Amino acid sequence: MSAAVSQSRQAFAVAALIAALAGTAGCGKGSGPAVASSDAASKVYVAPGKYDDFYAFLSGGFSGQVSVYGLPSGRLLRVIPVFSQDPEKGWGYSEQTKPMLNTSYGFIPWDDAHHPQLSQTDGVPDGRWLFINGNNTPRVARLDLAEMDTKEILEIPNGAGNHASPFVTQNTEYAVSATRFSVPTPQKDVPISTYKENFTGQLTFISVDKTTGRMSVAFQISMPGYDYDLSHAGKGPSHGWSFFTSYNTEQANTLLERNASQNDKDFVAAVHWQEAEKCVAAGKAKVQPAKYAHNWTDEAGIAHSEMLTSTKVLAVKDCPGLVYFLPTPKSPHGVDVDPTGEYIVAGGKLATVIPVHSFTKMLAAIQNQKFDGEREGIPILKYEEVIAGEVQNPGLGPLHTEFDGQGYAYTSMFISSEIVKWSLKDFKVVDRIPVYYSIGHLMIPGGDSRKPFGKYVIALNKITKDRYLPTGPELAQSAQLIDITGAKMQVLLDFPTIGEPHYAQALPAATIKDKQVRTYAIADNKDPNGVKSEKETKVKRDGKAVHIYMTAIRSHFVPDNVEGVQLGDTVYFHVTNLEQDWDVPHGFAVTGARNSELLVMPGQTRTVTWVPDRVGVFPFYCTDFCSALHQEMQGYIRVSPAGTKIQLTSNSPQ
Ligand code: RUQ
Ligand code: CUA
Repeated sequence: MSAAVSQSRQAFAVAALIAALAGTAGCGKGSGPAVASSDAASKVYVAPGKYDDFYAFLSGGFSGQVSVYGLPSGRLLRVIPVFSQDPEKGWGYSEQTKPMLNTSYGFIPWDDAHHPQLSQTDGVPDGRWLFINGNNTPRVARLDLAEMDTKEILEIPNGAGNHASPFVTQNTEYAVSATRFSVPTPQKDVPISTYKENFTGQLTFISVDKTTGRMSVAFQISMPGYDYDLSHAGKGPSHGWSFFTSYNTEQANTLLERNASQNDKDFVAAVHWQEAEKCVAAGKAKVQPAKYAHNWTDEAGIAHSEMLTSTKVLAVKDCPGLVYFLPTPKSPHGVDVDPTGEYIVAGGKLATVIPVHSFTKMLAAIQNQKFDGEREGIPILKYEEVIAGEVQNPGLGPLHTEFDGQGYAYTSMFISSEIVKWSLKDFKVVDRIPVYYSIGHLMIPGGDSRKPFGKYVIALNKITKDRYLPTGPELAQSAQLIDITGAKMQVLLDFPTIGEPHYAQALPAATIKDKQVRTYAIADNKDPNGVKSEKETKVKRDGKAVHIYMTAIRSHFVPDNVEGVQLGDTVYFHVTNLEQDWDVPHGFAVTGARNSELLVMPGQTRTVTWVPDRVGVFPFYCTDFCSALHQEMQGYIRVSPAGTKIQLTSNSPQ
C-alpha cells in the first residue's frame, strides 16, 4: 500500500476518532462478557504454599508506588513505596527516609509513577534494579530488587512532565527522561502565547553506575518545543540509539485535544546517543545552571539529599548526526523496539494503521540523505524511505506494543478495547481479543527486551465498569492475564490493581527469588542512632531535644518507661530491631504522634519524631503482630509541664 493511500484513509478516520476520544471511549459498552474457558482456572491456580513463576512489577500510577504481583496467580505480594509517603511502612515519615522525597521544590510526598523498567545486561532483564519515573515533579527512582526497596531518587533538571522515562539502554548504560510538557528552559517569566519562541523540550540521559547503580545526569539534549511522550532504546544492531515519540508538533499551547491533532504525522525522534557521548567528550555541551535534588540511601539505610547546581546541555546544531525525525501518524504514544532491534513500532493514538519503521532503512535513508526538509536543524526522513510496513485495520487507538520473541507483536487498542496480535513477518493481524476496558499499556514478561520470556500478556486496563462488585463512584483499575502460548489468545484471570497500572515489567521468579535479603546484620548496623544490644539503650537530653535509644525484640521494648520529658520538648524515638530472624519486623507508634508508625526491619534502626502537646502519661506499642505476647509489647512515656524538676530517666539498664 502506498503512503498516499494510507494517508487519505487516515484523514477520513481521524475526525471520528477525535469524537470517540472525547466521549466515553470504549467503556462498558457491553460487548459481551469475556468468559474464561474451563481450563483457565487450572492455568492460574498456584496451590497454597507454592510459589508463582514470575514476579511482576506494576506501576501504581497516581498512587506513586510500585506493586509486586505473582504470576500467574495475580496475588499481590508487596507494595514498594517510591514517590509517595506510605504510613504502612513509615516511608517518608521516619527521619531515615524523609530525605528521599526532597526536591528543588522542597519535600514532596507524592508523584505519578508510570513506567517500571528492569535493569538489563545485554538486553535481558538481569534482576538487579527496577527504575520508575515520577511524572509530575520530574524524577527517576531506582529500586533494589534484593531488598524490594527504593534506594535512590534523582530529580530531572529542566524538565516538566517526565513521561518518556526511564526506558533503559541494552546494558543499562542509561535510563532516559524527556519532557512531556515543553517549558521555557531555563524557566523564565514569559507570556504563554510565546510558546513557539520560548518553549523547548529536553531529552535527558541518566548514566547508571555498573556496580552501584548510582544515577547521575550525564547530558541533556535541547529539542524543539513538542510534547515528548514515550521512549524505548534500540537493541542489538540498533544499540546506541534511543527512540522518543512526540506529539503536538503543531506547538499549540491551548486546547491541545484539537489544536495538537492537526498534523497528519508527528515524529519519532531517533537519537544517536553514542554520537552525543562523542560530542559531550569533545566539549560541545554547554554547562547550564540548574537546581535539582539527588537523594540516595547509604549502606546504613539512611537517606541523604544533596542539591546539584548544573547540567550539560547539548544543542542539536552543535552535534550533527545526533537526532533524526521519523514521520509517524498521528499523535503517536508508545514506541517499541522488537527483540531483534530492527523494527520500531509506534502507536498513533489517532492513527488507523500501526506504522512499523525499519532501523536498516533508517540508516540507509540517513546515508543517502532521503530527507523531507527539517525542523529546527533536525532532518526529517522520508516516511516511505524508513517505513517497513503498516499493520492495516488493527483496531482503534493503538497505544503500546510488546513482543513474544516468537515473531509476533501485541498492540493495545485503547478505543476499541482489545489486544491485537500481528506478525512481524508480513505485518498481518493474526488474532485479536477484547479486554475490559480501555487498555493502556500491556506487558509480556521480558516483552520489551531482547529475550521475551513470553507465556502471558497482561492487559493493563483503565476502566473496569461491570467487571467487579461495585465499590462506590470509583472502581479499581484492573489487569487481565492472557495466555499467549496457543494460536488464539485466551483470557485467564482478572485482578484489581493499586492505583493506575501504566506500564509493568516481569521476570522469572528464579532470577531474584534466592537473592532476597532476609535480615540486616545487627553487627553491621551503622545507623549513628542505632544500638546493638539492650545494654546500650539510653535516654539523652540535648537542650529541648530528647533522644530515646530504644530496642525492640519479641516481645518488649527497652526502655519501656521514660520520664522527665517536658512540654516544649521534641522527642526522637530511635528504635532498633534486634531480631535476626526473617519476617519479624516490629512496629512502633505513640499516642498523638502527628506522624505515621515506624516499621523496623530486623537489624535496622528507624527514628520517629514526636512533639507532645499535653501533660500526661502516654503509651507506645508495637503495631506489627509479632508474637504470642505482641499485645504486651508496650511502654509509657511521661510528659510533665515545661520547667519541671523531674530529670530525664528511663528503665534501660544503663
Ligand atoms: S503511558 S497507558 Cu505512561 Cu501509555 Cu500510561
Ligand atoms: Cu513487636 Cu508486635
